Amino acid sequence: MAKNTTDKVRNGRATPTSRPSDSLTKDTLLEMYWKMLLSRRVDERAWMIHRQGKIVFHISAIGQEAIQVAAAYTIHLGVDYIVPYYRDLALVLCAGVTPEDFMISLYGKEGELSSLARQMPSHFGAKPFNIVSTSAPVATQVVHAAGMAFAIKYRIQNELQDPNDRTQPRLAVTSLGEGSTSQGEWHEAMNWAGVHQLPFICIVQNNHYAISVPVDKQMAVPNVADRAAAYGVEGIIVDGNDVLACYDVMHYAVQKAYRGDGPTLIEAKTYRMTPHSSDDDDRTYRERSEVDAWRDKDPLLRLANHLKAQGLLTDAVIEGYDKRARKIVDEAQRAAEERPYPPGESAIAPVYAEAN
Ligand SMILES: Cc1ncc(C[n+]2csc(CCOP(=O)(O)OP(=O)(O)O)c2C)c(N)n1
Ligand SMILES: [Mg+2]
Repeated sequence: MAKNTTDKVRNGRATPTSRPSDSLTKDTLLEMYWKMLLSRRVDERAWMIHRQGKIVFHISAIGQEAIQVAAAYTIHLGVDYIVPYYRDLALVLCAGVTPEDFMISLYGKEGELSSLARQMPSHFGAKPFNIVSTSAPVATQVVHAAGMAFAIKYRIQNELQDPNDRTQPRLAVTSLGEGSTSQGEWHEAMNWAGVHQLPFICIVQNNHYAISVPVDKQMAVPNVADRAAAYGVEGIIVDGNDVLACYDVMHYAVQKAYRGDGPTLIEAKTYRMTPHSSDDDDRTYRERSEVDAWRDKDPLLRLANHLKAQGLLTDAVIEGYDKRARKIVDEAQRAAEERPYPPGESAIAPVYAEAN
């Protein structure tokens, strides 16, 4: 991408002729909309069954789907390393995790995909899709991603991997919240990625809160992306509720990583539409008017309006998608409910390796 085009993308003002998202076909755009919608409906159901007392915990991706779907549509899914965080439901659904897998996690049932139900739900991991398991301490995944990106660069430099071999991982993409960038691990990983100019993309989903702590109590600079330069990493800010703008910056960062041109930090400015988790009551620390103001910027609504204006989507099609999503979610929930719990004696089975 030419420098001036990059600058335009960075400022969120890419001209129509220069945007990678302009090349997206109608089918792909509708598929992206569908993925965002499906994630939203799965997520809403999780809140509902929590309130019904059927599950004990949920942490939500609602409002943050745009950057996640954009990431999924720009990397090589199933091959590149995805090192997600707990709000990346839309991303992992695109990568191959199914609504049924997610429901099984929520219910903690046998065969749970990420950790055989040892971790909390939403601590995603799925070996078949190169989704790397996350730990509960925030930001630790960023160090893992930088390590994987280092391994890719090492293999390429030592001719153990052809840089154009599309069957091998060519980048590591990770995400976290803006509050988690206060953790030491984030700084260490960013430094490592910068020093070695790694094929590494760090997506910061800046949803303005870390539980009850607003972003201006978290850091003294207005943007997480401003910190990237200190590590020799390019920092880009994007409207995290505009899936096409997110696609443009992700496309830029991914192609740059594939060329061996180094790491990128993408700060997607968005908003946490729900309480932090099902254990939180956000009425104690933020005004309803603030939450309501963000409803108009809902990324799902915005994409629907855009596609309708382009003549690519109609209310009837949306209704059809909704029906389809409801059926999928109903079936996923039923399947999870019918499944047994893991047997008690299996509790430590996958924890310790067999003695040789
Ligand atoms: C090291 C560590 N400290 C504290 C916590 C508890 N905790 C879990 S999520 C969270 C807030 C993170 O906020 P942010 O990074 O902005 O992500 P968001 O939840 O807003 O997406 C905290 C403090 C933790 N899991 N790990
Ligand atoms: Mg946050």
